[in-house]
Amino acid sequence: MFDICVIGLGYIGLPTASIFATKGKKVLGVDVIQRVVDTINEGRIHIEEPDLDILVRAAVQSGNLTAAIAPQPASTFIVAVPTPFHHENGNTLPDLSFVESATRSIAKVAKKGDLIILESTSPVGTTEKMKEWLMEEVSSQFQEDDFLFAHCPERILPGQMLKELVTNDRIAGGLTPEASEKAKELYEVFCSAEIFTTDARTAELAKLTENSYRDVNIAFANELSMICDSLNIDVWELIKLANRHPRVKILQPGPGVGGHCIAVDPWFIVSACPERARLIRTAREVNDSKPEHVIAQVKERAERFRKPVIACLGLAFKANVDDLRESPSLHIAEKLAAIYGSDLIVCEPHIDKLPKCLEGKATLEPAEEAIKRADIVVLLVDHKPFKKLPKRILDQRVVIDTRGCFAGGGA
Ligand code: SAJ
Repeated sequence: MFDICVIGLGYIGLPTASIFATKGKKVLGVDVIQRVVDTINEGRIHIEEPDLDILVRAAVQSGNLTAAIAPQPASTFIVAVPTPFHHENGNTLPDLSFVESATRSIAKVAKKGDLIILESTSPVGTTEKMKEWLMEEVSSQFQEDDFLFAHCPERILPGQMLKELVTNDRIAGGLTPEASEKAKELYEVFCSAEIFTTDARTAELAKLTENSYRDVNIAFANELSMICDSLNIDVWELIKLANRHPRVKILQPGPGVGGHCIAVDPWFIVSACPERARLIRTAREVNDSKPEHVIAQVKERAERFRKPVIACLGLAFKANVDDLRESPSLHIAEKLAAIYGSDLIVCEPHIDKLPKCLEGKATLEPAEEAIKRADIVVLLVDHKPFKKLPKRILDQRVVIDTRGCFAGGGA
């Protein structure tokens, strides 16, 4: 029997399963994709994250981590599957089908006393729903209180996951105090920070609140950048000056908000309380409108060229990662490619071939060469190598700097 069965071997499940295994727990990692299972059993990884390859290799070589396509008996189950949302008739609806099918798959091997933890970011009430789904499957053999349920959201930052997994404080929110305590004890195996116990619903809303807080604050910065564009004021200088106030700490504007978390989680609050969550909804709308604002700026500045050559610096969803999924920069590059055709050059130091959506529609080049050929340079991601570019190569170029990477750029 396994100590822990982790369901979903993505950005959260894989590091979590691996770190437990390196701490001596017998872990079964479960994923519905056979290729993922095979890759992990070979001690390799299917996702990018600094040093994750080393951790997974160590976990598999120790004999403590194996992967499989279906759950097997374990004392603890951790569910770390995607919780996307979709828009329907003006409403945003969370899709809990992966959590539901993971829960029903646990039912086949669950036994009295098992601890079942939801790590996936989820709308308030999802842990309670997990209990209902499980009981629907097993009510003929088990009682309601035979199992312990808790929500223990992750809060690790892509790019720094392995460090934050150990050093971030955590929340353990049980459906009962016993479940909270058991979950807390479990994470103490690798977490060196504080673990706070609460109820499941508070834990669910706490996770959503953290990402919504960030979204609202980024929206403030993005709104300011658009106001500054209208008033012809340098937003970077403005923010630097305002932040000298002891109680002001404005975040950085950008081309929009990307990734799988901050641009998604606020919708879970909005869909639960549409009448109340006015600020949270507006922030989402402001951030979602930013890519179109950047595209409009490029169009306006491109008018004076007959056949403008445009270089987009960066495609990733944020600086110093290679993750292009849900990236506003990629969205902007795609739209510009549709308008300006193959005269679009993209520069992304973390990839060696163009993503499918840009194949045949743009060229991938190193930044210095691209800038030399370009009339317009659009800085979309403040990757380290872009910050080191000699400023003089931008002379004679129209520069649209959405990240304030080059001094004096306008967002
Ligand atoms: N961004 C800005 N301006 C800023 C900060 C960020 O435009 O000042 C943009 C980024 O460029 C990116 C997006 O916001 O497009 C999100 O980036 P991020 O680094 O703020 O956050 P994520 O999505 O990589 O990770 C977030 C983190 N949550 C918080 O910081 C509250 C992380 O701790 C969570 O674990 C993660 O979401 C998650 O899994 O929920």
